[in-house]
Amino acid sequence: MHTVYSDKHKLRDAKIEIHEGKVVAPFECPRRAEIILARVISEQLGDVVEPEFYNLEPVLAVHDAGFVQFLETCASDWAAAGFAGEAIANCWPTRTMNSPHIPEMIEGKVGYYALASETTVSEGTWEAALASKDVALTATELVLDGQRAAFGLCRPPGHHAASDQFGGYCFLNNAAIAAQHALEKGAKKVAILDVDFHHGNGTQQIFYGRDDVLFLSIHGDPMEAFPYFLGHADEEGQGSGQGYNVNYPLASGATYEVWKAALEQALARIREYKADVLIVSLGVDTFEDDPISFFKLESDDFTDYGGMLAALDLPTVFLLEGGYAVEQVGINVVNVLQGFDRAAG
Ligand code: Q9C
Ligand code: ZN
Repeated sequence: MHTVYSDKHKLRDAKIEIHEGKVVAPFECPRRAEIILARVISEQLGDVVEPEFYNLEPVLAVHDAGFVQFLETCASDWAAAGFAGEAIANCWPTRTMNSPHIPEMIEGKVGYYALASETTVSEGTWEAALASKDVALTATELVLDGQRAAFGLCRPPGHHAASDQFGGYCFLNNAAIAAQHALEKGAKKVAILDVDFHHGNGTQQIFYGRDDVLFLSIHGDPMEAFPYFLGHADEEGQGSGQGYNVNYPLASGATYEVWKAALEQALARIREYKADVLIVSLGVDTFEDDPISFFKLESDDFTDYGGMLAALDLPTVFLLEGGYAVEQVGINVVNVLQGFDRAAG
């Protein structure tokens, strides 16, 4: 299958992350994409192509205009305020402070639009996020134009980004932008299967009230894992979206056997839905050696489930999300794609 890749991911190169009370080098780093690209090439997965350029229209179809404007100028507004470090949230509209007013001061704005504090908004982040959505849209377009599957090597990732919030290393929700684009291009039903270790809270929130996008996520139980405040099994959608949001939270230590049982249920639900297109939010932080996650998948397991995804027999767009065991991230991502390609024939 083709891989869509842009060098512009390198512009997302934050210097800090807050992790376990320490300032650390970000887990979500440019080297991740370099290693995945190198593996795509060495394994001869298929052609590597540049993304087409898309404007903000597909972004604004799922994200709030004020949020988009905020992201665009956040880093420069922060610098203009005289702050020397990277833009970071220090305070939020919490459960006891829910005034609708949006602060004018950049420090307040960052808090308003942030859902977590580990992720800074550094110079170049916005340009990289724009290129990442171009990668996602171009991969989607390849599949809508008749390719069996395509891989969008998206960086930064997207699934934690909600309609008006960034965090969890995500700024624009690439999978949501891609799904909405597929609908606008004529698909009637899109399934988004999120296999990243973390719950795809942003994607869930964006489509929660809708039945034209089925969202399914297999992830670390939010009682124990980020993003903590969404991703429970009793979140099933609302209004006409009731029944079109499906969460499979799994406890710490889940082996491939446990994880695969959840995947089988998810695949059965996708078959029943009769989607026109499948979008896979492909995070490989389910890997046993991932530094911030607690599932136990081994490298061969990724090949195995890639084959199971192919058996759905749907046009399939893979979009990169997480995966932080940097030395093995290329092997694990490409294993999924090769498992898919081999089974798809
Ligand atoms: N102590 C993605 O995989 N912080 N985002 C986790 C761990 C945020 C992960 C805290 C993790 C975000 C796309
Ligand atoms: Zn993740």
